[in-house]
Amino acid sequence: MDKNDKSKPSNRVIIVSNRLPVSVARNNGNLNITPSVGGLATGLSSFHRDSNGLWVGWPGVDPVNSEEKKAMENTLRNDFSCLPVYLSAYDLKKYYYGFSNRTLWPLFHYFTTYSTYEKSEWKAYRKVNQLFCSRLLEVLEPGDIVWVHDYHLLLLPDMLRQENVDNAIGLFLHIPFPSMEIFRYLPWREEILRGMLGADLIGFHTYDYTRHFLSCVLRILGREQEYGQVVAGNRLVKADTFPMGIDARKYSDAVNLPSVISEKETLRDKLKTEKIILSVDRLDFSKGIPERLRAFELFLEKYPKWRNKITFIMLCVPSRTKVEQYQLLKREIDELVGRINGRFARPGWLPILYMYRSVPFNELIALYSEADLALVTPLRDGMNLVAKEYLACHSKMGNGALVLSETAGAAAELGEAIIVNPNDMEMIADAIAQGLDMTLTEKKAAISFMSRRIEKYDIFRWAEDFIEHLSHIRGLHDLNKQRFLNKDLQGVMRDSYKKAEKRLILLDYDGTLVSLKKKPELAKPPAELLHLLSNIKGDPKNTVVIISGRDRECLSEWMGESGVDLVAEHGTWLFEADLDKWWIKEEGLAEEWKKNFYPILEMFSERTPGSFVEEKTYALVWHYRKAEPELGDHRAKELMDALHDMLSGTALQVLRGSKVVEIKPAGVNKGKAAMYWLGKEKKWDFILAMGDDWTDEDIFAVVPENTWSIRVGFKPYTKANYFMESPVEVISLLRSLADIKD
Ligand code: ADQ
Repeated sequence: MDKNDKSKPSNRVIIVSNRLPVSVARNNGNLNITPSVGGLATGLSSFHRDSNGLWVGWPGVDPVNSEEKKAMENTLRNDFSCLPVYLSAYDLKKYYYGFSNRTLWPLFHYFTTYSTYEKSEWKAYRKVNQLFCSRLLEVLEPGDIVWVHDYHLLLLPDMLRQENVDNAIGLFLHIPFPSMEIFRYLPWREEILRGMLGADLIGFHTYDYTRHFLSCVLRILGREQEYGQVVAGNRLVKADTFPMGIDARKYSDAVNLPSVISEKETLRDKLKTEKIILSVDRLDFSKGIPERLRAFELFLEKYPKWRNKITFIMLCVPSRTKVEQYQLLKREIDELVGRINGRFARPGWLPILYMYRSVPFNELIALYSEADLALVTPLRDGMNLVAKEYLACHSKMGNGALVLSETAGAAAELGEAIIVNPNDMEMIADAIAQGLDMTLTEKKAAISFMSRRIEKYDIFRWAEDFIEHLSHIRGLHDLNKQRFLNKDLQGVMRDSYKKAEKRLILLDYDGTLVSLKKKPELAKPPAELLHLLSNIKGDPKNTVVIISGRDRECLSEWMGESGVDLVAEHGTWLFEADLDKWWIKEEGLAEEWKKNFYPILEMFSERTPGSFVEEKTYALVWHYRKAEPELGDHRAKELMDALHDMLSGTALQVLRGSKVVEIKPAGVNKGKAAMYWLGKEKKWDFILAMGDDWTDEDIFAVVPENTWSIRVGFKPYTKANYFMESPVEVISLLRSLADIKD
């Protein structure tokens, strides 16, 4: 791509993560920069390379002077396509060790008692997210796809939107998203959710995390989801599940590398035991290391036949060593290993071989492939790639067993493993024995199934899948954007209004002319609105109808003096100002049916705190706007199901609307009422129809195609031709029409 041609969209993928995928070290005054070989870096390498992409993040060191800074930036940019964000020692302490790792990490892993809530750390978190935002603004070009990673940068997506960035933004969370009961502890929960909703696509490892996130968005921000999609302003945000994979090929092929074979021989020579049990983790409290050690101790007690015959190799890579919690954990593990080894060791046999360090790739592969059983028992883990790496190393021979914690994200995919509760010592001890006793045929069957999946949905497919979904969502967004009634389109509308001799204006009330209120009685029209409506109605070329779900009394009292025509109860009652009386369009409406259904709705109200039944002349409505949202939705489904059978064969219909379930005679709706006014003239030469909810869709469905039909508030699935953002915009549009005089 010609980089100077700004008119062409770039389609670069710009990856943003806390750390850059490089290690920077100083060697005799020179900078030595080497690429990291982590899963993420590998998975994204093709986008990074093929799209001429960029990776934005902290390099891990601060340059000592401007010369070093320049040299570092040049090398990072030219050799690694990386753009550094520098963090001061203070920022690092407060944002990284502080808010990221003492607040979000423990909370999201359900360690609520470890979470601290420090305002200064929150401020630093915001500031560093802002630093990332500013850095991105320096380089972003139209068409760039931004992919933000992990819990360190949850505010970044919305910060970019606040800067009017219109690029596609994806966010992937590598750790669990906790349930609402846990997430709500966070004092800054709303800001975090809003920050995340700046993205177009938010990815999680498992369906549970996705579900938790959507539930928090509903219960904390009050925003409902449909098929995992949430409306945020004029954008559609999708939350979905993308279980991260590994470079499976690399692991399965590595088993036969000469350097790995020689490592394996050395290992077997040294250990001399029959079987090897292996665990590999970062030393973190979420990984359940002390619990695992206790379970191993119980295993040795319960299954003495395995003493002298097995070695448990426990490989821990040092992590966040500056955080006190991690130092305490390290001490606890050291003591436990000492105690268990002291208790069971015999001359020539040590039960636990504890290695507290990072090991090179060939050594890791040798350990994986020589291990007869992998013990992966985190208390919580977003995914856990170790389990997948172990399986990939055994995919060819099938001679391995995996004990896997049910609270690791990987368990959602690896159901053929021996699944355990990581807090149940007895269960883990038995699982170890079960895994060691498995026959080769049993092992092969389980491994072949799991490794097939790991090979298919590998890290490359994962990354590709995410970007494909992001592009798709973005495509929908671009289509919808063209439907917003912008200033130009409003100009076209005004021209057509000016030329027209017979104009019909159909307006919903709540949510269209006034914003929705918690209590319906609070949505009274202000005097200016009444004045505006009577002004428009005063033009003899205009017919104005308010089509509402409210009852007659309310509409007469509130809107009567404006002189407009009215429709109450979603089309049951009609009022023409000229006739000055309410009348019913549908003949033969009966009321007797209500006494059969009222008790059922009443029963649902009793069982659902905050809900109530409203009786209209020809309808019964169960309202649950103030009920706890998830319970309300659940009960609404139950009620719909219950009513469905009872209503078959009657002339009634049940409709589920915005926080209401309504039973009313079939054939009465806003669309039918609109048709009455549509039929009054042979040819209306200007029709405007505006509404904000599902009941207004009946109007959009019956108006002629060239109608200025407008859904207020963005909703992806509507029959209206256009969108407007809010009642404020609607009023300003109506004002501009009222100003047009002959
Ligand atoms: P982590 O918590 O780091 O990742 P994990 O997924 O297991 O956890 O990845 C650890 C990686 O480090 C593996 O690739 C492993 O091989 C390597 N490793 C561990 N110990 C090592 C050692 N001693 N020597 C060498 N290498 C070692 C976070 C989330 C996870 C999620 C990943 C990816 O916490 O839940 O799976 O991101 O999204």
